[in-house]
Amino acid sequence: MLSLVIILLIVTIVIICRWYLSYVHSSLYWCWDNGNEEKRIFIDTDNISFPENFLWGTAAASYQCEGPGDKVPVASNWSQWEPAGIKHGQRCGMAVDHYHRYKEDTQLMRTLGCNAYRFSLAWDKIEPIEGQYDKDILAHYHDELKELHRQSIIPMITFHHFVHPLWFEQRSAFLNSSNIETFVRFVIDMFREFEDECHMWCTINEPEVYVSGGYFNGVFPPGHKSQANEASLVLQHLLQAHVEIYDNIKKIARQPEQHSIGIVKDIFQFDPWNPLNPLDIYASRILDHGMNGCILDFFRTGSLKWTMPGSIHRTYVNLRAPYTNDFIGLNYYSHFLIRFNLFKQPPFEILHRQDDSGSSLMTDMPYALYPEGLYRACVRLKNELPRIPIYITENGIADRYDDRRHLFLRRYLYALSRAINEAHCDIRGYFYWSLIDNFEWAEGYHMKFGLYHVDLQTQERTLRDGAKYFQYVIQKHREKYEKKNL
Ligand code: GCO
Repeated sequence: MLSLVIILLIVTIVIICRWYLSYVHSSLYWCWDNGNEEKRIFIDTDNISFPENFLWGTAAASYQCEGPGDKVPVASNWSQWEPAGIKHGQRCGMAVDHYHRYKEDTQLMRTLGCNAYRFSLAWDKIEPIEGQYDKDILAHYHDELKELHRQSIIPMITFHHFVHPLWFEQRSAFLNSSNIETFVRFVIDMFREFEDECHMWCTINEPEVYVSGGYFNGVFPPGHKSQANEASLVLQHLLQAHVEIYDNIKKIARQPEQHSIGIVKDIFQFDPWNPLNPLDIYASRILDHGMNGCILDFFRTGSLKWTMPGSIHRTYVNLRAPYTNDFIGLNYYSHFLIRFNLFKQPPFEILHRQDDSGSSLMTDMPYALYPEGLYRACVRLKNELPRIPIYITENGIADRYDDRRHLFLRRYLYALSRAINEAHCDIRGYFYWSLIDNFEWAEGYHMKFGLYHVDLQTQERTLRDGAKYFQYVIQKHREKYEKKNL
């Protein structure tokens, strides 16, 4: 009798533990309309709504779309990294010549109905020799800003989007603490230059992606691999630079309250491959903390704690940090599934799996189509950094055949609307990545993120069919508020 009771007790404990683990650690999956009949809850992706003054835009980075303009190409950390570091030995080259075609491209934004544009200043072109700003390039950005205003597009400028001048890289860029002031000096000068024409500023794009690409998996310059010490130091310096930029701009701005400044954080969730396996849970937690949690903690508490088990623990405290974001820029694409594997170094694998509500939907990158993750990321920001407004500063799909873009937009915009209306996240705008196909870093030109396809020979732009849903949503949004305000 006693043994029966013990067995029953053990079985009950195991069931409770499994239920608990899968409840706490499994990814969120909604049942889309292609889901399993029995558990289907019909999701009406037409049922979406966004706040009246919502910004609808596209995002880009100078290096990925501008091309060299009228000058001899300048040297940067990325130009030096090419072509060896790029798939199929490609070079960025002319890109999509946005430098010359910005008027036409601004018109394309208007065609979509957009009222905002996020882009970055090319530090490499602006300051090709340390201390000497190129007046022609500055004049070019004044012209571009003027054109954006003329076409009623609100600009949002990013100061650092992965690229900087070669001389800065040769001095070890953000690895060397004494370079922080060089970058901050550049940013302050740029703010002074453009403060009358722009009021929304992103300090640094995805610090953790810059760090992991450059110092961990080696796919971005300087191409170092598994350098936990360097990676954590670069991350610390980038965050330190962000805080200094924020405080300096607020000090020198003629009308500080008019300017919104924020960091751009990418959130890729790291979910356990098997939510019942404690080792998968452990590995996914470590990764999530190193890429996401530690940065959010820094902006909540002022303390950065970066840990790599068995190797390094870095702590950096800056009590100003919690006061240095007027908004958070959220870049969201997908999630990764992590499986512990002792035979790998480091001991885990990053995997993808079809979602459990339908057929496998992968983007070309290859990331899984995972709109639930956008919802989760927004809720996480709301919970961990309460009261800080959010802009979706990037979200998009690499879809060469344009056969998933429509579905992607439908589902991700639905998830966004649900985050706003159901979870009450304060989301002020959405920037699709990207207006036109462009140079996708280590992946080169094979990834087609554009709402517009570009023919790289003729530079002709064509709106993709899948992109028309974006245009439709913006148009419906406008009509709704126009009617209401009649
Ligand atoms: C990033 C960058 C962009 C990318 C885009 C698509 O997230 O890596 O901010 O420059 O091109 O996200 O991968």
